[in-house]
Amino acid sequence: MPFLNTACAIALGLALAAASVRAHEGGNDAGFGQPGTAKSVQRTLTIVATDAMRFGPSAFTVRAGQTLRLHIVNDGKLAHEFVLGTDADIAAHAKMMRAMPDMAHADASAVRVAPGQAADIVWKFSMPGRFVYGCLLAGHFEAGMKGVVTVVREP
Ligand SMILES: [Cu+2]
Repeated sequence: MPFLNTACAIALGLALAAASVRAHEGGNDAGFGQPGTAKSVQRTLTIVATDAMRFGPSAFTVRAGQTLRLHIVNDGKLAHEFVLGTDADIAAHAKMMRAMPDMAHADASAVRVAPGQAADIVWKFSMPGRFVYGCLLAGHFEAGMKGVVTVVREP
């Protein structure tokens, strides 16, 4: 099934992930953003991951074109991940993680955070729409460890 192969490529590169978005949203020709640079950060948002399998906040809104520093704090005793993507990508990826639980995420839109630690993702949201974030460690996403990013058009 080509989609699963493409979804797996999230770990390999954004270009492939973007191709997956195009392939599965009927020709919609844009991804959900790109890695941002530290000097273009306009806002920092702290997102706390907990062993209750939740992110706080579980939703946030950003303007298209804005670069955010997402400061991911792991408040638990378990490892957690923060993986950003489209609904389809994240759902397929979560499914795949059940088969390959040790798969590492080296992508700019994903980070694994050790217990008690924190890590940053700097991301430029380029396109209005609804995107998701999730922890794809085995069972976490299914238990509700996910959130929604709403990207609104610039005023
Ligand atoms: Cu988790």
